[in-house]
Amino acid sequence: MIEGVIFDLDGVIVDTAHYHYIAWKRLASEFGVTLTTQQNELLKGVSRMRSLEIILELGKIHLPEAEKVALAKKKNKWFVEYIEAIRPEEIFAGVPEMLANYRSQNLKIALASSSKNAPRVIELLGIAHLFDALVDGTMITHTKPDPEIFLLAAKLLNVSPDRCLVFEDAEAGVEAALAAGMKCVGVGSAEQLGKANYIVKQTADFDLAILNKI
Ligand code: B16
Ligand code: MG
Repeated sequence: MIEGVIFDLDGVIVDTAHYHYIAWKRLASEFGVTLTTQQNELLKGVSRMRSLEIILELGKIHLPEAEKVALAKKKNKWFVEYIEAIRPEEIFAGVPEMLANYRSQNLKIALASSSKNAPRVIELLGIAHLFDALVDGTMITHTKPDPEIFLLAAKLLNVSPDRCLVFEDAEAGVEAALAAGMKCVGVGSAEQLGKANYIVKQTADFDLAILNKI
């Protein structure tokens, strides 16, 4: 019996994943790495620093810690500039209605985003009121695929993890949800998110009627 539904942000509620990609691609090009969309899949759901390390590994580049910190800061500055233009119209079709509908069915709703910028994105989108709990990258120690972020969301909702369903677009996020003992709907391709219990192309495609059958 599902009682709590936990949503990732980037790629599930809004396409901030695209802004992360163009900021990382811009940074990677500065040290001669061309970041492909396929390689970008590895960056989804993981922390800013882990994302940078993955890009450096792809380019076989070794840098001292201080330089890595400076590069991550630079990428974030660009990302923050890009997201300032985000407007509520960019929320994926049907998602606000879906959240309101779930709540009217007495389901508890949480956001669980690895992004430290999630509070600003939620503010720009004007959707904070649709959630019972908000968890972002500043509140966790271990990033996805570690289950910490989803376990914290369940705790804040006061729902047992095995009664939670997670919506995720990242492979690391699907792994984190399953490691938390939760059910997971993958938003995207079966090829990428095959481990999820159920796959939809878009978040709002999920039919509430099958909620307790997966
Ligand atoms: P920031 P999510 C994640 O958000 C992104 O998918 C991932 O690509 C990004 O590196 C991470 O947030 C950290 O973001 O640099 O803004 O703190 O998918 O968990 O909502
Ligand atoms: Mg995501």
